[in-house]
Amino acid sequence: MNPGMNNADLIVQTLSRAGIQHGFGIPSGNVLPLIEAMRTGGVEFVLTAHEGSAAFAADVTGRMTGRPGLCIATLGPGATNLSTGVGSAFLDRSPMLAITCNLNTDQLGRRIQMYIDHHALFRPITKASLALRHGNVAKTLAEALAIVLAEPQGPVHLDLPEDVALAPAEGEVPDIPEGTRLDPASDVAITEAQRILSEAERPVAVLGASAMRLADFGALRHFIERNNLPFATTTMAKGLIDEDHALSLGCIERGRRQVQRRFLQGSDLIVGLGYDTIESEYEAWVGSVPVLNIDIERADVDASVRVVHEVSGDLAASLDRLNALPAATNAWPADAAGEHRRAHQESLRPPSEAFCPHQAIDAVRRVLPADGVLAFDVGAHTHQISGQWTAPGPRRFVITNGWSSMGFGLPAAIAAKLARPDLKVACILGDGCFQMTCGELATAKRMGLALPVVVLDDSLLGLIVIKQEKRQFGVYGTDLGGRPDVPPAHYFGVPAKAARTTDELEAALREAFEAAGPTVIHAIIDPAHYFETVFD
Ligand SMILES: Cc1ncc(C[n+]2csc(CCOP(=O)(O)OP(=O)(O)O)c2C)c(N)n1
Ligand SMILES: [Mg+2]
Repeated sequence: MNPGMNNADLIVQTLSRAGIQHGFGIPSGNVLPLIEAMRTGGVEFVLTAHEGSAAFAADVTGRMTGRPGLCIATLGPGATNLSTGVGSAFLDRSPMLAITCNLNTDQLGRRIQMYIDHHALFRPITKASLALRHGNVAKTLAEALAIVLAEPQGPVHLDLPEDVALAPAEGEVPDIPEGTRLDPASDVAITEAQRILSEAERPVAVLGASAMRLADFGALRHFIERNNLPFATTTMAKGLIDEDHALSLGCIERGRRQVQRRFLQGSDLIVGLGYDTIESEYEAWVGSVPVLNIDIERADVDASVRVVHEVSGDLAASLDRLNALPAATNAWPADAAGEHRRAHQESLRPPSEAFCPHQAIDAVRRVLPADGVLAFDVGAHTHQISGQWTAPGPRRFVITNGWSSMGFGLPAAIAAKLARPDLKVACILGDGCFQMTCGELATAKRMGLALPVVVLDDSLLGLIVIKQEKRQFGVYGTDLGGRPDVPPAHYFGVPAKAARTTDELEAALREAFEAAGPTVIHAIIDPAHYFETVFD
């Protein structure tokens, strides 16, 4: 170890050894020793406009790379801002290290400017909230990484007082843990699952968010194909098997959910594959169809759901062992899934004279290369995008659906582009989400990211207006204000333009992908069809 090294250097070397390349955040005086160690230690610090964005970006870095995402904030308000994105990683189960810096050890707990009990703040939204203190730094880092990477993954918070950061390194860079998997399910549970599947005549699989963390998606696909199982997915699981697949039914509980529910409720067995209830409870859509739940944990259901069997344990191990048993056959007519998928897709695109959301979303899909990444945000547009977008493969469709926080989309797109500079990345967000996070355009510009940011501009908190109208409340508190006829020429030096037709949007997107930095494209849309396609 370098004799001049301090604990901040030790932390950065450990993070680097764990495969972490970026850390997102906002510094303050107490954070500076860590920032300085990042500057000299090869983990790039990415300044964001808000700590919430920093944590969303870290969440997505974790998902895209499989290594922990890193975010950093100062004490008090820095920590509370950060907590929104940390909660996202907790519910969506992304690997993350969230570091708050703090006063000197002898000042902790006192009524001093910016004080808040960080551990009380982070404990409910992390797997652990740990204190880096004199003498425990290397050990605590190793412990944190082990917890983050153990299935189910998630965030760990670390608190770093300034004097601890500055003290001479107290320990060696620890070995990086591999990440532990869960115990495999029993043989009896596996055999019984395949028996139940082979007795079903019209089984349907529903892939969920736990499956996102499989190291090899081939076994998932093999299970679907060998058993000839029509499959749907939750929002976050879109693309784990490409959605052009002949057995693909599309996304559940999003745009035109009733069309999907009718099909699912016409099956005689729902096979949940890595189905994490955080996205949508079984009872919302399963009706009286029995459930075979194959996941890392037992299904969380209410009394109405008939769970006939559970396979609980490491998902990869379950799939491998199921795939070694004789395959099941069923009575689905050939192309039942394809026919349904086409009908569902058509129902999401009602005819419209005006430039409407489904046309704008299709335009982005056409211009973004097949293997490009879409990151987007939370609103009516989420339902429409999740319904109609064809996700071509894993880690190409980036959204939060557990935490479902507005403000996710733009930092998610930035993180995706930093993690995969070889791929084209596009961002779509509602105008409400844009108002919440547009400061991150400056982040994308500073990082030189060619990133089209398409704002679906309906001048409304569209999703909430739909809910107001469906409940016959007045439309109140949800109007974002009149749109200017012409958007401003730029935001923080990031060029902006308007698109009022599909052709204008496609042309603007093509140009944006070739630019040296981000471009804002306001797609001026008429949201009328949301009333039909979203929350039908
Ligand atoms: C942090 C946060 N605040 C509030 C909400 C509730 N919410 C969900 S969608 C939405 C409206 C989003 O508006 P916009 O970005 O314009 O998208 P649109 O619905 O118009 O497509 C709101 C307020 C939320 N999910 N997250
Ligand atoms: Mg809107």
